[in-house]
Amino acid sequence: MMMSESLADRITIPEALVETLRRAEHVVVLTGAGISAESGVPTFREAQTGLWAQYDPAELATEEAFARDPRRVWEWYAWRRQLINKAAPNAGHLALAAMEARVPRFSLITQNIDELHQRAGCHETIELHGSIGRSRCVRCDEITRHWTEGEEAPPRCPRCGGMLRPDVVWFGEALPFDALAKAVAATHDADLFFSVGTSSVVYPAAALPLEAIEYGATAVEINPEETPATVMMDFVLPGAAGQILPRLVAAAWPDWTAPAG
Ligand code: BJW
Ligand code: ZN
Repeated sequence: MMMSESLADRITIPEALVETLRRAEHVVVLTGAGISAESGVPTFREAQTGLWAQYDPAELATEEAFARDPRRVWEWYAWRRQLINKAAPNAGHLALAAMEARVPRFSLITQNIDELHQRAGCHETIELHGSIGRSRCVRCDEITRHWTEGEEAPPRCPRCGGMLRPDVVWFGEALPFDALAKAVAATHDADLFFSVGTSSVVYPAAALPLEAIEYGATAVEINPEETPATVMMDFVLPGAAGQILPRLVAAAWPDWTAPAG
């Protein structure tokens, strides 16, 4: 959901939060689909449009769906990949990259598969749910970034001829071990934890804010809508990430100017 500028402008950035950010030793940010909404990438739980309007993403993002109809699932990802390739990082992604450059330690944990944080200049992005830019062979596990979209969908593995699938994490699948271990370690070490643009319903990512709080972090949510995590937050900024994050970073480091747009 997008907010009108006037509405987000009315949200005050608390001075106590700005101070906490300036003093933080380790800032950890968990992001979800909402941070990319202002780049034109549809969120996961918002109604789909066009060809895909009749399908529920939660039913397409499963191993069962792929086993039943690999072509349909592959084509859904091909459609989303096209949208993502046309998209550019927005002011929210750029403000987080600026934050990374200004705090002693910074960890960016994302559930997104769109690589927009990396394109915005974040260096240490922990991808919990994989990336749409990579495919993986279901037979030999070979990862590839280069394949040809042709008549055959899904395309075949360049190494063994097995079927390719997107290198993402579907419901019922384990998250990549290293990524999850790094995310949990960073969360336990955080003194300031942001949850940005996520509905906080998909586990294990949804457990991270609670873990952060249990280990002593100050917790902040940036989301125009309430989520199951809202009640546990120290600060709630109910607005669009692309408007709130640049204001927060500019308040903490006035030498930084938010990108125009
Ligand atoms: C804005 C905005 C703006 C809009 N600014 N904000 C414990 C309890 C209950 C269930 C489970 C549990 N543990 C595990 C489960 C099962 C399951 C689960 O969580 N189910 C729940 C739905 C109940 N989890 C799993 O299956 C996970 N696997 C697992 O736990 O494995 C265990 C295992 C161990 C060992 C062996 C085997 C198994 C895997 C979860 C994988 C999730 N995958 C997906 C698809 C990825 C690929 C793809 O994109 O296609 O990940 S599902 C989908 O949801 C995607 C997202 O990353 C994820 C989260 O969604 P997100 O990012 O929060 O998006 P939305 O759309 O939901 O919300 C957007 C938000 O933005 C909204 O709040 C808006 O208001 C806001 N917004 N505009 C700021 N401008
Ligand atoms: Zn293969």
